[in-house]
Amino acid sequence: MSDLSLPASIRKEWLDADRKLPALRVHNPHCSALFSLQGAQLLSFQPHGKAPLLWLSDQALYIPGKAIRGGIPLCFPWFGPHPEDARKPAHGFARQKEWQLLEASDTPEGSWLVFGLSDDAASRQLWPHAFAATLAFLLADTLTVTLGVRNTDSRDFHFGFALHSYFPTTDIRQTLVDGLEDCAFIDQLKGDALFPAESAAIRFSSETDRIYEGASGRYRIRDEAEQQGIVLNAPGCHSAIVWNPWAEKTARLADMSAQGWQQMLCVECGNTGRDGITLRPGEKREFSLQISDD
Ligand code: TA6
Repeated sequence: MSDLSLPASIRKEWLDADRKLPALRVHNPHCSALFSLQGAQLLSFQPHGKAPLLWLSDQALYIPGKAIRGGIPLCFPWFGPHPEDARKPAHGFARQKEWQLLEASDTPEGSWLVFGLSDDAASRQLWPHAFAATLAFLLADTLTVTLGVRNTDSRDFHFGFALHSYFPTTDIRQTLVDGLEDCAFIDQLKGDALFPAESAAIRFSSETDRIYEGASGRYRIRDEAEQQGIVLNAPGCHSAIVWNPWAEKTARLADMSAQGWQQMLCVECGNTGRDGITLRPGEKREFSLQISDD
């Protein structure tokens, strides 16, 4: 971990007994949070006096190089299986690599942290492009995360990404997602077939794994059992992936408890497939997501 001096709201920790996975614990007047430097992955976020806004598996595995099941892992520079080479890591390599803490400060709104990741020999083996990525977080009464990607190469490159956010819910069978009623979707469980818009909130009664493209970026997760909700606002993200593994797939996941699927769902904001991004040399784009309770 860099030797950047940390503000009062942030202290260093470790996620594992072997001290191979450095972490940052944040506690400020607005909220508490925990980061893994691997993946610059926010693992937990809870505004004071309110329910947590992110879900983290109680069976999460903290193994260097393995994505941690929960919070907001970043899928970059591709989403899902690699389009040409299944041997390459699903969801890209960004969530498996240790990012550097570039900035950390306390502001009147909350704690501000910026992490950075650039290409190296290993990444260029997987994706032959020079890039500089940042993940910036403002931890206040709400959470704002901003992905920045700059093309530092000498030729264009194309990438996809998703902020693969895990959210808590009381009971997935009493949970709805608003905001995608008018959007067609690819069902990853049915041979990536394209299905028409359903003109209704998304409900869950079995394993669900859908990619919505051309989406608005404004969604609301409704926990009807607790009459509470989580609002997502990601105007520059035109893809949304909605996932719940349900019981059978969960049983095959070593980092989830057998019943864990009942209290979680993923609504992932990004730009994948037809919404993918091409950057010219020197060009930089930023994509923000705000998460708040409603
Ligand atoms: O979020 C959708 C998805 O692509 C699912 O198909 C499932 O694989 C999930 O991501 C989790 O992937 P991971 O590699 O983190 O286990």
